[in-house]
Amino acid sequence: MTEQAYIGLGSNLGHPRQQLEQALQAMDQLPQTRLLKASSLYSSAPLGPADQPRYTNAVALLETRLEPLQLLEQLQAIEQQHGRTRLGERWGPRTLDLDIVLFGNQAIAHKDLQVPHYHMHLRPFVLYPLAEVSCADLKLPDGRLLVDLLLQCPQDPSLHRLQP
Ligand code: ROI
Repeated sequence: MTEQAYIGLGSNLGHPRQQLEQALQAMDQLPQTRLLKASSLYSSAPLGPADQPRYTNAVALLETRLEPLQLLEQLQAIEQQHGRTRLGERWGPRTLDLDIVLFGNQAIAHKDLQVPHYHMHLRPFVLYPLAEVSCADLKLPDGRLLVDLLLQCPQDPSLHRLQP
């Protein structure tokens, strides 16, 4: 079955913009998968420990015939190929982070994969680019509407769209 999956991209080490652009191309080349849309790139202050660089974030819309765990494995391979380094601590800086935010209308509770992404409703750097590449009436598997999440999520004055 073909599904539409929304992927959150983030980076704050190395050359974030370049890494995000390469990751978009790499996702378009995955087996049984193509990139349908990519949001603008956004810059945001780090959520979590503040002693790390600002993040560059985006959201991509993929069409895929892969199963969710297969897609996860492929995304982790892209993270590795792009030299993902993670400096120890939880919520620390990273060269490339690819998260499955939504996968069709599926709710997935697997030890390695939770979909919808469990913190998406608290993360303006996910919700705003997601709104750019989805329909105004996008609904989560539990019925919540993206527009309501946007209205309710904490404001982030640091978030801004980067020039193309
Ligand atoms: N903060 C921002 N602004 N963007 C991210 O992508 C991001 N990713 C993370 C943590 C460390 C939670 N903070 C982030 O994983």
